[in-house]
Amino acid sequence: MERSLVLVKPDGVQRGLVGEVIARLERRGLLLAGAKFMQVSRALAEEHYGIHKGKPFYEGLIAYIISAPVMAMVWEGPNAVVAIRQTMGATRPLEAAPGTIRHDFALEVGRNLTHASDSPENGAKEVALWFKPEELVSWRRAVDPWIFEK
Ligand code: DAT
Ligand code: MG
Repeated sequence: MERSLVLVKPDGVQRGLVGEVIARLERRGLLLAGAKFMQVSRALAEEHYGIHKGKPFYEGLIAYIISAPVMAMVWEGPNAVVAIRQTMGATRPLEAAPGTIRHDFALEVGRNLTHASDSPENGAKEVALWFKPEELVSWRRAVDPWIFEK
């Protein structure tokens, strides 16, 4: 079972979209494994977005993610990374497919509401960066066999 970090970024929190994001992931069938509402430190932001250091939008991205609290979560499921990124939609909201979160609620790449891990390897890395092992819950739902084939 794959795991992905999911963030509802400061714009999503400010706009009251935490519940909307959670509802869509729940309805998709994904399983929540951890959640915390938190203010992101500059150090965590810089480590999380280290891959983008030096890009023109980097400073704005760091300022955005630390500007107000975020809802940080871990979601799991079969092919969770691809499934979650599909539910989020393309990075640029104007390129996101109708029915995705970024299409339905956003307009600009610098206010695109959510973060989700982009590979299973980065999912594992980001989960370890954002969550302590004891903050994660390993559990199964009675309905899982009706959602997960195996
Ligand atoms: P994603 O968040 O879809 O994984 P990414 O990892 O390429 O996208 O970039 C991280 C964030 O950085 C993205 O959510 C918004 C911002 N960003 C990316 N490209 C940008 C650009 N060209 N201009 C402004 N912000 C950008
Ligand atoms: Mg990314």
